Amino acid sequence: MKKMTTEELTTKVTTEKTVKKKNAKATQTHKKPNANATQTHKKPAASAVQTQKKQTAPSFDAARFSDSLEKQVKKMFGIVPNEANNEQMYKALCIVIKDILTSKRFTFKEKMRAQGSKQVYYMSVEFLLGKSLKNHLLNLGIEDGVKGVLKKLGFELDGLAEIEQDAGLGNGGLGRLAAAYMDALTSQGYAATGFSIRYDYGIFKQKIVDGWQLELPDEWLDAGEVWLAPRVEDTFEVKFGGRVDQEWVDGKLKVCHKDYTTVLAVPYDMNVSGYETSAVNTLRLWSAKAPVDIDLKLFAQGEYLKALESKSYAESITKILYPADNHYEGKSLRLKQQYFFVSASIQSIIRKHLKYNYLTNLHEKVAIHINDTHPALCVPELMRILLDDYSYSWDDAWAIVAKTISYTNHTVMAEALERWPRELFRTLLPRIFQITEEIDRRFRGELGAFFQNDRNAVDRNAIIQGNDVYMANLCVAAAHTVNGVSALHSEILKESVFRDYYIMRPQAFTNVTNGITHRRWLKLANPKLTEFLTELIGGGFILNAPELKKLEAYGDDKAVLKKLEEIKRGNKLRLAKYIKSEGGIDVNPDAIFDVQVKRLHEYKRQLLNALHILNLYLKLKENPDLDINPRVFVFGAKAASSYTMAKQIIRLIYQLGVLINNDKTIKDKIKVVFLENYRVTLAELIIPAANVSEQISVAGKEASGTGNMKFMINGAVTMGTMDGANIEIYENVGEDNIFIFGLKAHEIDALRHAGYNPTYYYNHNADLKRVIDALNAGIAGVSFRDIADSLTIGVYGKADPYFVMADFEAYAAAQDRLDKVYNDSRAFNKMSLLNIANAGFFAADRSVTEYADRIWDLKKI
Ligand code: 26W
Repeated sequence: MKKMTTEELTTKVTTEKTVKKKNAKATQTHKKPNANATQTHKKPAASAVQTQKKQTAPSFDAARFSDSLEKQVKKMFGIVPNEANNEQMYKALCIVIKDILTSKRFTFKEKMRAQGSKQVYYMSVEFLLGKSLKNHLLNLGIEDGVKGVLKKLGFELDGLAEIEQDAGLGNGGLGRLAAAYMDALTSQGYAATGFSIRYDYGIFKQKIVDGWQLELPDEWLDAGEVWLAPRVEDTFEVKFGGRVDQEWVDGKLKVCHKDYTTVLAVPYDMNVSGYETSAVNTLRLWSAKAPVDIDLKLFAQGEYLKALESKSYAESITKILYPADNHYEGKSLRLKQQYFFVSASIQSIIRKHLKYNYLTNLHEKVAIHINDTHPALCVPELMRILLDDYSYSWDDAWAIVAKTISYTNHTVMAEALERWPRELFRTLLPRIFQITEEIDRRFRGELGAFFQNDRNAVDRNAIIQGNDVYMANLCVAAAHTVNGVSALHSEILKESVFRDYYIMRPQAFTNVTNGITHRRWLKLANPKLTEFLTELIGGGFILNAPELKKLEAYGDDKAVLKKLEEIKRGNKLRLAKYIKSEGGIDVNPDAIFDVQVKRLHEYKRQLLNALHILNLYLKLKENPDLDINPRVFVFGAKAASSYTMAKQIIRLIYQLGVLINNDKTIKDKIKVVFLENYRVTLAELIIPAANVSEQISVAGKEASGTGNMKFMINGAVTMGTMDGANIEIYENVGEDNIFIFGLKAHEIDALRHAGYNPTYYYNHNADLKRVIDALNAGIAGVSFRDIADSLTIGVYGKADPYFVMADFEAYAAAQDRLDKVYNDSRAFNKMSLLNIANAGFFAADRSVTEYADRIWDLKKI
């Protein structure tokens, strides 16, 4: 097979892009650059007014809404609205919105039923939803109307919206993507159900105390439960442990699962709204419950603790979200979580399907999508039901499974690929293990036939290898389609992680580049920018993100560029206030806001950023008049609780702040801010304020990234490596409007093979040497020898596994280039404008349409 390098990939994308560009131009010709844009944005274009009208849903009836709200307050609290406090009004408002969505859902369901339409079931252990209230209002087009009603009743929408806690049912990119796709699928009018877990506690709340990360429980249900509707009548049993026997029943040999522990799966449904659509979909979250609260027999015998055991066994399953991201641990509770939600979901899919259909046509009505390997047990669970409950033959059952299931891979990090210890798997899920063994046995046969009995080829691709069950292999063996999440990532999957499978079944592999809910990231998070864009190019981009392209026509319009800068400054001021109130740090809104927010992981290289800051600081100490633009470096990141190095890097960033922010001699040229508890809601505040978006992962490791897209659409300029979707951002925005640096993926591979020696860079780059020496000597009194050692000699493993030292010089040079460009504010503002104009491709609307067309075979309702 021909190996495709990053460079080749880039050229390939470029060619496709040229075609796209031509098409875009064709539709664009009617928009001429407006000579007098200032006027244009004072006087909204006719089309904008129309779109705005469309957004405030024509059917909004203020009197009726007010009446519903009043009734709700009375029903819930026995009071009238002006007696209600903010919490009470918030809850009543949410219920009214929920009711609107539920009745819309009812109509949508009838339509679905009438059309007998196919549905996708999106299985994911994470949905990182953030807040819902304003998103629903935006989607329903009633934000202004509701604001007005509340005002009359003496309430402010913003104040109420703040009461809501983020539903943090996810760690990072994968979870946020799942939430984005539900929103986009609904907006596009597809029938989709999300399945996941109703964790009592979401991703932990982060506190930073003297630079140390502390984790506090996240009690999101307090204010989040209003959105959930329990559907007790749809409860299912999930069975753990026990043993499997074979018995003759009615003359047939049957599989019998005995002595198992039953856990009940109770569904809680959340409405998923979409923008300007009649569709309302469902996110179903399962909560675990014991069949009996207390074992009366044991209780009567005085065995009080034992009597309660089944309750705590069951309820521990959905207690808490695992906070690990990109690092797998073979924990039994995690496997229980996975099987629990998979089994309940598959059972509910089948029950629903059978109301109107036969199982044999499952794939015509149902697409099951596995979001990374966490829901991989869908495969043996669906087999189990077909074999044991509906007496299908193996081959017939397998054919159904293979036509129904598809899988997305989200990471190539070896330590993130899930492997379950065989014994744990077998004991916890004996029947599922048997089926998995049989899948493995048959799959080995296929591998042997294809690779002409090459034992190595069979062994390295099998599902069960030695004492482990390889979940990604199970997914690839079963799924009809496997996709990566950016062009580069999908190529890497074919070249390395899934190389042999690709040779066997090339047609099964495809790419769908990730996308974001651009409405949340623009309209919700950056209303001023949205308003201005609407005046300029009409509001069509809200529904159809590629229309942002029309903005390109204003690239040389001074007034427009100035206005964009003003809007950005306003957002920076808003963030500066928050920084002051949270951490007491004064930052200058006229400085460059340079932002890196994402999970903390060594491969994402927050450390490279920190080393560059330290380097700048040492230069400023030497020469306080160094001619650079003032810069504020902003960080936000949670570290997995057991990830020591990640926590140490947070501490380093914090200490850099202590050192730098208090040093009067550098004349406020640079500031370092670490904002605690990074989450969706904080991202909505930070991202619109960024001038620079740091996307500096070591090439080949960031599957896609989606933060990069959110920054781009908000007019930040990317400082990045040729990794993940950065490559496609580069292709869309053009090389002059992005700062690319560092080794490419194939160069990293080559360096790794040749034998990478980070000390070389220490010895040959005086700046780098000084920075590393400073880490050893201590930052504001704290030594970071462990970090320095990890880069130079390696502490637990190889030195500098993420090539920080190798990319340092190129990074510093790129930062210098950026600083020079910023001197010319017009040039920088134009870059910013072109980033917004070319972000349309990265809308989740586009991504889900690709999934629907090319993977799920789904039609809009
Ligand atoms: C088992 C532990 C574990 C937990 C989570 C392993 C792996 C994960 C996720 C797959 C990690 C993740 O969130 N990956 C991110 O997925 C995003 C959405 O596709 C991508 O944009 C990011 O690049 C990728 O890191």
